[in-house]
Amino acid sequence: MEPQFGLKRPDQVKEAPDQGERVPPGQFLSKRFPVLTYGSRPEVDISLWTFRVFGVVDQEITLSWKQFTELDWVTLTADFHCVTQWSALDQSWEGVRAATVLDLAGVRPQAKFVMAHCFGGYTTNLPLDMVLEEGFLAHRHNGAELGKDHGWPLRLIVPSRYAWKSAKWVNGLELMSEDSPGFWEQRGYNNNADPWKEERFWPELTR
Ligand SMILES: Nc1nc2c(c(=O)[nH]1)N[C@H]1C(S)=C(S)[C@@H](COP(=O)(O)O)O[C@H]1N2
Ligand SMILES: [Mo]
Repeated sequence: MEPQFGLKRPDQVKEAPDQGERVPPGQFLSKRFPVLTYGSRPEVDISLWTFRVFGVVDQEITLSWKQFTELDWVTLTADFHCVTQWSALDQSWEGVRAATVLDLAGVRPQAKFVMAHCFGGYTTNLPLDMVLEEGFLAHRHNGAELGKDHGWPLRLIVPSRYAWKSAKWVNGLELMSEDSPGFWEQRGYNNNADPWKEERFWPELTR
């Protein structure tokens, strides 16, 4: 599949007055929460499920689902912005802060970037500071378990970036000293992915 260059802009942006300032440029509000997956959905067997933290860490760890459920679970409410131009406000997520699992492994000072790995092979890269600050590993969404198409049993949520950074079926975080592009970042999507700056694609592709 080709990256989606040359997105069409909706002619009319519909939004409630008080929500307008929360919808980034070029986005429209969606009442639904569509499924966006490249390729087919991986089948995840929770009895075999593991989550790895590896790379530039003091001690690599592998958590079972049971171990994961025993971590500190919290709730996050955040807006969600997909690069295909839909935004959904006030999504609530239940799970564990990424910082909690990174602390278990012990991040070494040389670590500056994170690669999220997923069942099915999808990857996405992020700066470590961003992951520590807002990265969230969600199992529940708006009061129910994640749907299978939305990343069950666990997905990453990075609210301040376009949603391709919110990796579904996540099964590991790799700490890296150098940045390295993930699946869409290798295929023309912007490395920084800030929706408020409309960082959709690599600058060279939009000139
Ligand atoms: N593993 C994986 N995660 C993924 C994707 C994917 O194809 N595979 N698509 C990304 C994209 S482009 C978006 S917009 C969001 C969509 O999440 P949703 O399907 O729950 O709406 O998931 C992101 N995470
Ligand atoms: Mo997306």
